[in-house]
Formats: sequence, structure tokens, C-alpha cells
Amino acid sequence: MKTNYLKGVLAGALAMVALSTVSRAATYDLTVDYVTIDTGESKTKGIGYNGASPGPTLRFKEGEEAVINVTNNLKEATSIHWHGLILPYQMDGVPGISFPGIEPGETFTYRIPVTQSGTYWFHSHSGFQ
Ligand SMILES: [Cu+2]
Repeated sequence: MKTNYLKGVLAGALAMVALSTVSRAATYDLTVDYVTIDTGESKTKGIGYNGASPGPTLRFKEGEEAVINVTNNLKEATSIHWHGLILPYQMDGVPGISFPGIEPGETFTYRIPVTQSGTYWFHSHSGFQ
């Protein structure tokens, strides 16, 4: 009886180790919005992410796949370029070259295998956004 119990505990522990080595995707939902940018000295209209500028910090772990759903709430096409990230060219976010851009009301899903560490920034690659 006790042996069976120990076997069960061991199997459970092995299953947990196996699960922890599986790379999971970090998923984010981003909206692109018209926002008011307040510098503290002046206010101006601009474009932000999830209703704010600067937008949120996205955190990923090396070895996982980042999934970022970007919904365009603007009245014009937009895009996101992941500055400095090594990624498949279709995910590079340059409209007319690596993908068609994100039209108003549309959602585009970026899928990025995270193969590096560091701190980077993302920005639009559409017009003067
Ligand atoms: Cu850039």
C-alpha cells in the first residue's frame, strides 16, 4: 500500500517537472487608441496603447511564444514594430513589406518566439504615428 502511494507521489512530481519545462505562451491584448498625452506641463492628443501613452509593459520569458492580439481602434491603419526583437519577418510589423498593416476595427495577432533577453520597445510603423 505504502509503495503504491509513494509511486503515485513520484509520478505526480515527475508530471509537475515535465509540465514546468513546457514553454507556455504569454498572451496580451493590446488596443491602439486616440489618447490625451499629459506631460505635466501640457496636454496634447496622441496615440497610445490600452488607452494610455506610454502603453503597458509586456513581459516575456526566453523560450516561450509571445502572442499579442492588437486591435486597431483608430480611423486609419496602424502597425506595431517590435524594435530589436529577433522574429519571423511576417511579425516585424512593417506595412506593405512584411504584412499588410492593421485596418481600423481589425485585430492582428503577432506570434513571436522569444529567443533573447533584454529590454526593448515597440512602436507604430505607420505614417507619423
Ligand atoms: Cu523601431
